Amino acid sequence: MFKKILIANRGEIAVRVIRACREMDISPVVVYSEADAAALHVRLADEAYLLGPAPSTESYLRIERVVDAARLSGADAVHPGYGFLAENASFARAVAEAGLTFIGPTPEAMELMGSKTSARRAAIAAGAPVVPGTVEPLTSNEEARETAARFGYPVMLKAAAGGGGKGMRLVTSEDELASAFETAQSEAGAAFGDSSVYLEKAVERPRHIEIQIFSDTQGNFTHLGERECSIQRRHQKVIEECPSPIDDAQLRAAMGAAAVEIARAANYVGAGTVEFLVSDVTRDFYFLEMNTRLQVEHPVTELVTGIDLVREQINVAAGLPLSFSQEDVRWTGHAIECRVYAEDPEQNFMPSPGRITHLRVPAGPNVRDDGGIYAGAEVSIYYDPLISKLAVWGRTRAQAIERMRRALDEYDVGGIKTTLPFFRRIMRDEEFVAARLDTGFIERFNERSARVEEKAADEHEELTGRDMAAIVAALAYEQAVKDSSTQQSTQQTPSRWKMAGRAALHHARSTF
Ligand code: MV4
Repeated sequence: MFKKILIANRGEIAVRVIRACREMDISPVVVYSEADAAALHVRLADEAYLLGPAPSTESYLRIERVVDAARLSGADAVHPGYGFLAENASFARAVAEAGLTFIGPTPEAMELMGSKTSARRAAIAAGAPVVPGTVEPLTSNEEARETAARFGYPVMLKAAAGGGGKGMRLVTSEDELASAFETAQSEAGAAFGDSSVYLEKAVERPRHIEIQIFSDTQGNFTHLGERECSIQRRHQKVIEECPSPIDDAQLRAAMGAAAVEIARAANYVGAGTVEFLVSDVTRDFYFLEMNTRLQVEHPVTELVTGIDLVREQINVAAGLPLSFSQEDVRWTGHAIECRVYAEDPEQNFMPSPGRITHLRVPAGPNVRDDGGIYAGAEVSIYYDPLISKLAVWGRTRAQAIERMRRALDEYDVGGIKTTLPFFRRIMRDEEFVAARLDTGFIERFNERSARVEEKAADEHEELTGRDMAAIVAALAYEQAVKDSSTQQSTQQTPSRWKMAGRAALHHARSTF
């Protein structure tokens, strides 16, 4: 087993990998930028190496510097986390050339899945259903027009080198096609240095459901079930669940088998995620893309299967077999994760950097907080503003929702704005509770919220029940103090403040 692992990342995922290292008696080494000198991952590691200035292009994305740090530290292996260099085949190669083990799939598997067109060819070869469309880039306007007509509108134009929605265009009719094709190409060129664009038939109101796969160097291929990731904002996941509220064992087995066959066709080793679009109406599923990394939302799978995905990644990279077989995988209960961002939900989710002046993290039964911050830490403008992932487990989805409401109410972050209030509202939203989830959820939720706010403004209800309770309590207390100065009271327990507060709260509850 490895003695020392260099973690080529920052924030909560670096902390997550440090925790796995500690449990496995492996020494964690980290890298950091000038902006991260006092970051939590630096404080928790055994050693830390400075990469360079704050911008990630001058620090966390510098392959040679990260590899130099790994070599200098005497690490045996490198864990890339997610983002940054995690899906960069050149980085995986540079790590191997330095004589270290890359904790992840081969560079060849990364390249195969990095191109959406070659990924689609691999999925077809594996016998998996893919969204109808092309497996080669479109070369001309005429070809785009003929192909779109053949598959039928609406269609999606997508960057072959893309993924995650970048450079994607929905085209509903032929008169939009030519200009959409041009924009998609130039966007793809600017974003990925490759202007290739291909075409898919658009799946309407899809759900985004992904399968966690895991394989080892002995040729064992497994899947750990699905995650429901339909709640997204601008192609960023916001809430994830395991299992999907669809919770259909047959669908899980079929999607799991398809995902495993795709992994097998790619000679895949380690943790990976196969994304599918699922039609809400027919429950047909279609391969979308494969992510060759540990994902942000892996905790919900861990909570429901009991399998430690980071420990398995490290074991597999060290050449050990998976600690479980497919038959061992059991899905118990329901997990939900909220991504807590340093963003202001009242200012269109603008980043809210700054110093965290106060922090109280929820705990208690079946609550897990994967954080990358502490009270006194600074949230930088330079990186993704994810400050923590709050995940809960419950025996049923309804219980998980109750627990998430409780955990969110315990959560208190001072000094910066966070998305916590947004989640408190979603967990009480009728459509969320009823699990009417598709990729249009957030948009509809925001429309519902705007309507509710308008109504509240109309009724001049700007104070919350709690504000009102506090005000009424204070007034009642004042009155009680006045009373006690005129009437000599002998009875002091319970305190007048408590009594006044209770009465006021009762009043507030029955009024609001
Ligand atoms: C689609 C689609 C409908 N039809 N492809 C968005 C992110 C990227 N991974 C793929 N995406 C989509 N691809 C076809 N053929 C709809 C989306 C999509 C979406 C998917 C998952 C979650 C949220 C989404 C929001 C808008 C569009």
